[in-house]
Amino acid sequence: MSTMTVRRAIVRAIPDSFPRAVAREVPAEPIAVARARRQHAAYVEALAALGVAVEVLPPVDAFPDCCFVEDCAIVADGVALVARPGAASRRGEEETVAEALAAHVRLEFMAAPATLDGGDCLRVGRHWYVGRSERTNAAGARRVREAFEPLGFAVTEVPVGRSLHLKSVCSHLGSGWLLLAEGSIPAGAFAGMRVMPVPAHEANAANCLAVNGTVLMAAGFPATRNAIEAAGFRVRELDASEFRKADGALTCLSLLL
Ligand code: CIR
Repeated sequence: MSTMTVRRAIVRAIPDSFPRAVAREVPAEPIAVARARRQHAAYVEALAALGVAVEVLPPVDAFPDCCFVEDCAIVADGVALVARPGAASRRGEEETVAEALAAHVRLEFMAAPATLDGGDCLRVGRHWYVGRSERTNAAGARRVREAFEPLGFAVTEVPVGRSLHLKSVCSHLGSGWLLLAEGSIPAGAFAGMRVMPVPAHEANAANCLAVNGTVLMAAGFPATRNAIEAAGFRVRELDASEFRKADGALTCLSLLL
């Protein structure tokens, strides 16, 4: 259950409209676009430093959330299942992401009434855990089965309760380690995994991006950082404050191939 080598990532630059991104709560401070762009540039640089070739798509101002490319597709074994995003304001973001993916992988699609956000899909080896959320419905989860079970993947649906996405509350670090926010999803949903609890006061640290032996994590969560390092992982912190204001985190910003 170690993570695979990531050679390529697709990301999308921050649009001027980013402050109008969907958010469950109005942030105390509005999103600062210039700071978001600096944080995004640091993210791209961190991926590149880990040996990843990063393709940066141009922003699309009509889609304030368009930097969160993770939600537009899920990719494994040379196949991308292009999502139909659960938030109506985000529908259409996936089209240009699909065009970029088409250069590298075979595409599968889904149609109404299916909805799926990639943030609900956690890959652990040859297993997809698919969060059932306000964004991902039964028909969307069924498309994950139809696309990936023939390739030998197991698919397990996991109710995410009040969380935005499955990966808002958990991440696979590699070697079977699952980082999981306490009080979110019962650990029993992930049979056979080694669960590393994220304390409630650091719940925003539960979304980490494990890439080529390093765990990229949001800065400012020392208890979680210590736990990840104690399990033997190398950690690099990135400032993710502006993405958090729009309910985004580190995995949301890339599609890994
Ligand atoms: C949304 O509500 O769709 C965006 N503001 C945040 C999406 C975050 N994406 C993710 O967690 N995969």
